Amino acid sequence: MTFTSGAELADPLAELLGDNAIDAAIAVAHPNIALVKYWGKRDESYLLPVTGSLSMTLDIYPTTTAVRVSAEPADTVELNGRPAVGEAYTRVARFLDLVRERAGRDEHAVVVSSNAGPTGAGLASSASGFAALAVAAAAAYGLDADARALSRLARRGSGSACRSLFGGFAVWHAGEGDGEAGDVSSYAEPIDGDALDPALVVAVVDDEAKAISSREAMRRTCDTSPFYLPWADASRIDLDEMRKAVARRDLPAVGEIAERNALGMHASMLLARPSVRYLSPRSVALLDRVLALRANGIAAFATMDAGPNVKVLCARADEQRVIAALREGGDVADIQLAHLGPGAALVTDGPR
Ligand code: 2P0
Repeated sequence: MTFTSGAELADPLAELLGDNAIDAAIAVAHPNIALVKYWGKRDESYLLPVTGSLSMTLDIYPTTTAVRVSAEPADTVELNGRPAVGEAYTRVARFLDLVRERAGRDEHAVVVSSNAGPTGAGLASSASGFAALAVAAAAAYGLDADARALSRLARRGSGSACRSLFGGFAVWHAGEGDGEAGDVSSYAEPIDGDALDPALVVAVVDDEAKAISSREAMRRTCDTSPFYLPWADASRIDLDEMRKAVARRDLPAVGEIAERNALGMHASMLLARPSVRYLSPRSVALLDRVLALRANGIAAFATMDAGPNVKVLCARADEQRVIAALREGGDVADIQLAHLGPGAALVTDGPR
Protein backbone atom coordinates (compact mmCIF):
# COMPACT_ATOMS: atom_id res chain seq x y z
CA MET A 1 0.00 0.00 0.00
CA THR A 2 1.33 3.44 -0.85
CA PHE A 3 0.47 6.35 1.35
CA THR A 4 0.49 9.76 -0.24
CA SER A 5 -0.28 13.09 1.31
CA GLY A 6 -3.06 15.28 -0.03
CA ALA A 7 -0.51 17.92 -0.99
CA GLU A 8 1.45 15.47 -3.15
CA LEU A 9 -1.71 14.35 -4.89
CA ALA A 10 -2.83 17.87 -5.59
CA ASP A 11 -0.04 18.40 -8.11
CA PRO A 12 -1.16 15.92 -10.82
CA LEU A 13 -4.76 16.89 -10.16
CA ALA A 14 -3.84 20.52 -10.77
CA GLU A 15 -2.58 19.47 -14.20
CA LEU A 16 -6.01 18.11 -14.96
CA LEU A 17 -7.51 21.50 -14.32
CA GLY A 18 -5.21 23.09 -16.90
CA ASP A 19 -4.18 26.71 -17.06
CA ASN A 20 -7.72 27.94 -17.10
CA ALA A 21 -9.01 26.97 -13.68
CA ILE A 22 -12.41 28.62 -14.10
CA ASP A 23 -15.21 26.24 -13.15
CA ALA A 24 -12.69 23.90 -11.59
CA ALA A 25 -11.56 23.19 -8.05
CA ILE A 26 -9.54 20.78 -5.92
CA ALA A 27 -10.50 19.85 -2.37
CA VAL A 28 -8.97 17.69 0.35
CA ALA A 29 -10.96 15.94 3.08
CA HIS A 30 -10.04 13.46 5.80
CA PRO A 31 -11.96 10.46 7.06
CA ASN A 32 -13.77 10.54 10.37
CA ILE A 33 -14.27 7.72 12.83
CA ALA A 34 -17.54 7.68 14.75
CA LEU A 35 -17.32 7.28 18.52
CA VAL A 36 -21.12 7.08 18.59
CA LYS A 37 -22.07 5.33 15.38
CA TYR A 38 -24.45 6.03 12.53
CA TRP A 39 -26.09 2.73 11.69
CA GLY A 40 -29.51 2.74 10.07
CA LYS A 41 -31.52 5.13 7.90
CA ARG A 42 -35.05 6.40 8.42
CA ASP A 43 -35.13 7.73 4.84
CA GLU A 44 -33.08 5.89 2.22
CA SER A 45 -33.37 8.47 -0.53
CA TYR A 46 -32.26 11.47 1.56
CA LEU A 47 -29.82 9.42 3.67
CA LEU A 48 -31.42 10.48 6.91
CA PRO A 49 -30.20 8.53 9.95
CA VAL A 50 -32.27 6.87 12.65
CA THR A 51 -29.98 8.28 15.34
CA GLY A 52 -27.46 11.09 15.74
CA SER A 53 -23.74 10.31 15.84
CA LEU A 54 -20.46 11.82 17.00
CA SER A 55 -17.05 11.51 15.34
CA MET A 56 -13.46 12.59 15.30
CA THR A 57 -11.90 13.67 12.01
CA LEU A 58 -8.47 12.16 11.49
CA ASP A 59 -5.22 13.66 10.18
CA ILE A 60 -4.39 10.58 8.04
CA TYR A 61 -5.75 9.01 4.84
CA PRO A 62 -6.83 12.18 3.00
CA THR A 63 -8.90 12.09 -0.16
CA THR A 64 -7.98 14.65 -2.81
CA THR A 65 -10.58 15.38 -5.47
CA ALA A 66 -10.52 17.61 -8.54
CA VAL A 67 -13.71 18.63 -10.34
CA ARG A 68 -13.78 20.45 -13.68
CA VAL A 69 -17.01 21.44 -15.39
CA SER A 70 -16.79 20.16 -18.97
CA ALA A 71 -18.57 20.20 -22.32
CA GLU A 72 -18.50 16.37 -22.49
CA PRO A 73 -21.80 14.54 -23.05
CA ALA A 74 -21.50 12.67 -19.71
CA ASP A 75 -19.64 12.86 -16.41
CA THR A 76 -16.29 11.12 -16.32
CA VAL A 77 -15.03 9.84 -12.98
CA GLU A 78 -11.60 8.48 -12.13
CA LEU A 79 -11.03 6.94 -8.70
CA ASN A 80 -7.53 5.96 -7.60
CA GLY A 81 -6.21 6.07 -11.17
CA ARG A 82 -8.95 3.99 -12.79
CA PRO A 83 -12.24 4.92 -14.45
CA ALA A 84 -15.09 4.43 -11.99
CA VAL A 85 -17.73 1.99 -13.21
CA GLY A 86 -21.02 0.56 -11.95
CA GLU A 87 -22.29 1.66 -8.57
CA ALA A 88 -19.19 3.77 -7.81
CA TYR A 89 -19.78 5.82 -10.99
CA THR A 90 -23.53 6.10 -10.47
CA ARG A 91 -23.17 7.39 -6.91
CA VAL A 92 -20.84 10.19 -8.08
CA ALA A 93 -22.96 11.07 -11.14
CA ARG A 94 -26.15 11.22 -9.02
CA PHE A 95 -24.37 13.36 -6.50
CA LEU A 96 -23.27 15.77 -9.27
CA ASP A 97 -26.93 15.91 -10.38
CA LEU A 98 -27.79 17.32 -6.94
CA VAL A 99 -25.04 19.93 -7.22
CA ARG A 100 -26.18 20.89 -10.74
CA GLU A 101 -29.79 21.16 -9.61
CA ARG A 102 -28.83 23.48 -6.75
CA ALA A 103 -26.48 25.54 -8.95
CA GLY A 104 -29.01 25.81 -11.81
CA ARG A 105 -26.51 24.41 -14.31
CA ASP A 106 -26.54 21.37 -16.54
CA GLU A 107 -22.98 20.80 -17.82
CA HIS A 108 -21.26 17.56 -16.94
CA ALA A 109 -17.98 17.29 -15.06
CA VAL A 110 -14.63 15.55 -15.04
CA VAL A 111 -13.88 14.17 -11.56
CA VAL A 112 -10.50 12.77 -10.52
CA SER A 113 -10.15 11.49 -6.97
CA SER A 114 -7.45 9.67 -5.01
CA ASN A 115 -7.55 8.14 -1.56
CA ALA A 116 -4.27 8.05 0.33
CA GLY A 117 -5.67 5.22 2.48
CA PRO A 118 -7.46 1.94 1.66
CA THR A 119 -10.78 2.24 -0.19
CA GLY A 120 -13.96 0.52 1.01
CA ALA A 121 -12.24 -1.28 3.88
CA GLY A 122 -14.15 0.24 6.80
CA LEU A 123 -11.67 3.10 7.04
CA ALA A 124 -14.16 5.80 6.09
CA SER A 125 -13.02 6.38 2.48
CA SER A 126 -16.60 7.23 1.48
CA ALA A 127 -16.73 9.90 4.21
CA SER A 128 -13.57 11.66 3.03
CA GLY A 129 -14.51 10.97 -0.59
CA PHE A 130 -17.94 12.61 -0.59
CA ALA A 131 -16.79 15.45 1.69
CA ALA A 132 -14.01 16.31 -0.77
CA LEU A 133 -16.38 15.90 -3.72
CA ALA A 134 -19.00 18.16 -2.12
CA VAL A 135 -16.50 20.95 -1.50
CA ALA A 136 -14.79 20.67 -4.92
CA ALA A 137 -18.02 20.28 -6.92
CA ALA A 138 -19.77 23.15 -5.11
CA ALA A 139 -16.81 25.42 -5.91
CA ALA A 140 -16.50 24.24 -9.53
CA TYR A 141 -20.21 24.84 -10.21
CA GLY A 142 -20.21 28.14 -8.34
CA LEU A 143 -22.70 26.98 -5.72
CA ASP A 144 -23.09 29.42 -2.87
CA ALA A 145 -23.14 27.10 0.14
CA ASP A 146 -22.09 27.63 3.76
CA ALA A 147 -20.57 24.88 5.91
CA ARG A 148 -23.97 23.60 7.04
CA ALA A 149 -25.30 23.46 3.48
CA LEU A 150 -22.13 21.64 2.39
CA SER A 151 -22.55 19.18 5.27
CA ARG A 152 -26.15 18.47 4.18
CA LEU A 153 -24.98 18.10 0.59
CA ALA A 154 -22.13 15.70 1.51
CA ARG A 155 -24.65 13.64 3.50
CA ARG A 156 -26.54 12.92 0.27
CA GLY A 157 -23.43 11.21 -1.13
CA SER A 158 -22.64 9.14 1.96
CA GLY A 159 -24.17 9.75 5.35
CA SER A 160 -20.93 9.81 7.32
CA ALA A 161 -19.41 12.34 4.87
CA CYS A 162 -21.43 15.15 6.48
CA ARG A 163 -19.14 14.86 9.53
CA SER A 164 -15.88 15.10 7.52
CA LEU A 165 -16.71 18.69 6.55
CA PHE A 166 -15.43 19.62 10.00
CA GLY A 167 -12.14 19.15 11.79
CA GLY A 168 -11.83 17.77 15.32
CA PHE A 169 -15.01 16.41 16.88
CA ALA A 170 -18.37 16.72 15.11
CA VAL A 171 -21.95 15.80 15.94
CA TRP A 172 -24.34 14.78 13.18
CA HIS A 173 -27.86 15.74 14.23
CA ALA A 174 -30.39 13.12 13.16
CA GLY A 175 -32.92 15.90 12.48
CA GLU A 176 -36.67 15.45 12.28
CA GLY A 177 -39.02 14.23 9.61
CA ASP A 178 -38.40 12.62 6.26
CA GLY A 179 -37.82 14.01 2.77
CA GLU A 180 -37.19 17.76 2.47
CA ALA A 181 -38.05 18.46 6.12
CA GLY A 182 -35.54 15.89 7.27
CA ASP A 183 -33.01 17.16 4.77
CA VAL A 184 -32.83 20.67 6.24
CA SER A 185 -32.59 19.43 9.83
CA SER A 186 -29.96 16.71 9.41
CA TYR A 187 -26.40 18.06 9.28
CA ALA A 188 -23.17 17.89 11.22
CA GLU A 189 -21.51 20.66 13.18
CA PRO A 190 -18.25 20.88 15.06
CA ILE A 191 -18.18 20.59 18.84
CA ASP A 192 -15.42 21.79 21.08
CA GLY A 193 -13.30 18.83 22.06
CA ASP A 194 -9.88 19.88 20.90
CA ALA A 195 -8.59 20.00 24.48
CA LEU A 196 -9.16 16.26 24.72
CA ASP A 197 -6.66 15.81 21.88
CA PRO A 198 -6.61 11.98 21.89
CA ALA A 199 -4.64 9.56 19.76
CA LEU A 200 -6.39 7.00 17.57
CA VAL A 201 -4.25 4.00 16.69
CA VAL A 202 -5.58 2.37 13.52
CA ALA A 203 -4.71 -1.33 13.44
CA VAL A 204 -5.22 -2.47 9.87
CA VAL A 205 -6.03 -6.16 9.83
CA ASP A 206 -7.13 -6.30 6.22
CA ASP A 207 -7.19 -3.46 3.69
CA GLU A 208 -9.24 -5.29 1.05
CA ALA A 209 -12.62 -3.83 0.12
CA LYS A 210 -15.40 -5.34 2.23
CA ALA A 211 -17.56 -8.15 0.89
CA ILE A 212 -20.83 -6.48 1.90
CA SER A 213 -21.32 -2.73 1.60
CA SER A 214 -22.14 -0.81 4.75
CA ARG A 215 -25.25 0.47 2.98
CA GLU A 216 -26.59 -3.06 2.46
CA ALA A 217 -25.48 -4.22 5.91
CA MET A 218 -27.18 -1.24 7.54
CA ARG A 219 -30.40 -1.90 5.66
CA ARG A 220 -30.40 -5.58 6.56
CA THR A 221 -29.71 -4.83 10.24
CA CYS A 222 -32.56 -2.29 10.42
CA ASP A 223 -34.99 -4.54 8.61
CA THR A 224 -34.28 -7.85 10.32
CA SER A 225 -32.27 -7.61 13.56
CA PRO A 226 -34.23 -7.88 16.83
CA PHE A 227 -31.29 -6.09 18.44
CA TYR A 228 -31.50 -3.05 16.17
CA LEU A 229 -34.07 -0.93 18.02
CA PRO A 230 -32.55 -1.64 21.46
CA TRP A 231 -29.18 -0.53 20.06
CA ALA A 232 -30.70 2.64 18.54
CA ASP A 233 -32.38 3.50 21.89
CA ALA A 234 -29.10 2.93 23.74
CA SER A 235 -27.22 4.96 21.15
CA ARG A 236 -29.34 8.07 21.80
CA ILE A 237 -28.32 7.86 25.45
CA ASP A 238 -24.71 7.20 24.43
CA LEU A 239 -24.74 10.38 22.33
CA ASP A 240 -25.97 12.51 25.26
CA GLU A 241 -23.38 11.02 27.59
CA MET A 242 -20.63 11.27 24.98
CA ARG A 243 -21.23 14.98 24.43
CA LYS A 244 -20.89 15.56 28.17
CA ALA A 245 -17.77 13.38 28.40
CA VAL A 246 -16.11 15.26 25.51
CA ALA A 247 -17.04 18.61 27.08
CA ARG A 248 -15.41 17.67 30.39
CA ARG A 249 -12.36 16.16 28.60
CA ASP A 250 -12.95 12.78 30.22
CA LEU A 251 -11.03 10.39 27.97
CA PRO A 252 -11.84 7.18 29.91
CA ALA A 253 -15.56 7.99 29.73
CA VAL A 254 -15.31 8.89 26.02
CA GLY A 255 -13.54 5.58 25.38
CA GLU A 256 -15.93 3.48 27.41
CA ILE A 257 -18.99 4.94 25.66
CA ALA A 258 -17.35 4.55 22.24
CA GLU A 259 -16.46 0.92 22.84
CA ARG A 260 -19.89 -0.11 24.11
CA ASN A 261 -21.60 1.75 21.28
CA ALA A 262 -19.47 -0.02 18.65
CA LEU A 263 -19.86 -3.45 20.23
CA GLY A 264 -23.63 -2.92 20.37
CA MET A 265 -23.70 -1.99 16.69
CA HIS A 266 -21.78 -5.15 15.80
CA ALA A 267 -24.04 -7.22 18.06
CA SER A 268 -27.08 -5.87 16.23
CA MET A 269 -25.49 -6.84 12.90
CA LEU A 270 -24.74 -10.35 14.14
CA LEU A 271 -28.45 -10.85 14.77
CA ALA A 272 -29.47 -9.65 11.29
CA ARG A 273 -30.91 -12.32 9.02
CA PRO A 274 -28.73 -13.38 7.34
CA SER A 275 -26.11 -12.36 9.88
CA VAL A 276 -23.58 -9.62 9.06
CA ARG A 277 -20.15 -10.18 10.59
CA TYR A 278 -17.36 -7.73 9.82
CA LEU A 279 -15.09 -8.71 12.71
CA SER A 280 -12.55 -11.45 12.06
CA PRO A 281 -10.54 -13.61 14.49
CA ARG A 282 -7.75 -11.04 14.19
CA SER A 283 -10.11 -8.24 15.19
CA VAL A 284 -11.10 -10.23 18.27
CA ALA A 285 -7.43 -10.90 19.11
CA LEU A 286 -6.87 -7.14 19.03
CA LEU A 287 -9.86 -6.57 21.32
CA ASP A 288 -8.17 -8.94 23.79
CA ARG A 289 -5.02 -6.80 23.62
CA VAL A 290 -7.05 -3.70 24.39
CA LEU A 291 -8.52 -5.46 27.44
CA ALA A 292 -5.00 -6.45 28.53
CA LEU A 293 -3.84 -2.84 28.16
CA ARG A 294 -6.67 -1.72 30.44
CA ALA A 295 -5.84 -4.43 32.95
CA ASN A 296 -2.35 -2.88 33.00
CA GLY A 297 -3.74 0.55 33.78
CA ILE A 298 -3.69 2.07 30.27
CA ALA A 299 -6.92 3.81 29.24
CA ALA A 300 -7.29 2.29 25.75
CA PHE A 301 -10.64 1.64 24.08
CA ALA A 302 -11.60 0.01 20.79
CA THR A 303 -14.02 0.94 18.06
CA MET A 304 -14.74 -0.94 14.83
CA ASP A 305 -16.69 0.03 11.73
CA ALA A 306 -17.86 -1.82 8.63
CA GLY A 307 -14.72 -3.94 8.37
CA PRO A 308 -12.31 -5.99 10.51
CA ASN A 309 -9.93 -3.14 11.32
CA VAL A 310 -9.70 -1.97 14.94
CA LYS A 311 -9.18 1.62 15.99
CA VAL A 312 -7.91 2.21 19.51
CA LEU A 313 -8.54 5.47 21.32
CA CYS A 314 -6.02 6.48 23.98
CA ALA A 315 -4.15 9.46 25.43
CA ARG A 316 -1.25 10.75 23.34
CA ALA A 317 1.06 9.93 26.26
CA ASP A 318 0.14 6.23 25.88
CA GLU A 319 0.14 5.96 22.08
CA GLN A 320 3.52 4.24 21.70
CA ARG A 321 2.68 1.63 24.37
CA VAL A 322 -0.62 0.97 22.62
CA ILE A 323 1.08 0.59 19.23
CA ALA A 324 3.62 -1.84 20.72
CA ALA A 325 0.87 -3.92 22.36
CA LEU A 326 -1.18 -4.10 19.15
CA ARG A 327 1.86 -5.18 17.13
CA GLU A 328 2.52 -8.17 19.39
CA GLY A 329 1.17 -11.43 18.05
CA GLY A 330 1.37 -10.52 14.37
CA ASP A 331 -2.34 -9.82 13.89
CA VAL A 332 -1.88 -6.48 12.15
CA ALA A 333 -0.84 -5.80 8.55
CA ASP A 334 -0.21 -2.13 9.21
CA ILE A 335 -0.54 0.38 12.02
CA GLN A 336 -1.26 4.06 11.51
CA LEU A 337 -1.25 6.68 14.21
CA ALA A 338 -3.89 9.39 13.88
CA HIS A 339 -4.76 12.52 15.81
CA LEU A 340 -7.45 15.14 15.33
CA GLY A 341 -7.42 16.33 11.73
CA PRO A 342 -8.72 19.30 9.75
CA GLY A 343 -12.07 19.83 8.05
CA ALA A 344 -12.58 19.59 4.29
CA ALA A 345 -11.08 22.49 2.37
CA LEU A 346 -10.30 23.76 -1.08
CA VAL A 347 -6.69 23.55 -2.17
CA THR A 348 -6.42 27.18 -3.18
CA ASP A 349 -2.72 27.91 -3.43
CA GLY A 350 -1.56 24.88 -5.32
CA PRO A 351 0.31 22.09 -3.60
CA ARG A 352 1.31 22.78 0.00
C1 2P0 B 1 -20.25 5.59 11.03
N1 2P0 B 1 -20.39 3.77 9.36
O1 2P0 B 1 -20.92 6.24 11.84
C2 2P0 B 1 -20.76 4.21 10.65
C3 2P0 B 1 -20.26 3.17 11.59
C4 2P0 B 1 -19.81 2.45 9.37
C5 2P0 B 1 -19.97 1.96 10.75
O2 2P0 B 1 -21.18 5.56 8.34
O3 2P0 B 1 -25.11 4.39 3.16
O4 2P0 B 1 -20.68 4.95 4.02
O5 2P0 B 1 -23.36 5.98 2.35
O6 2P0 B 1 -24.83 6.62 4.26
O7 2P0 B 1 -21.73 6.61 5.61
C6 2P0 B 1 -20.51 3.87 6.93
O8 2P0 B 1 -21.62 4.14 6.19
O9 2P0 B 1 -23.14 4.81 4.55
C7 2P0 B 1 -20.72 4.45 8.25
P1 2P0 B 1 -24.16 5.48 3.53
P2 2P0 B 1 -21.72 5.25 5.04
O10 2P0 B 1 -19.18 6.03 10.57
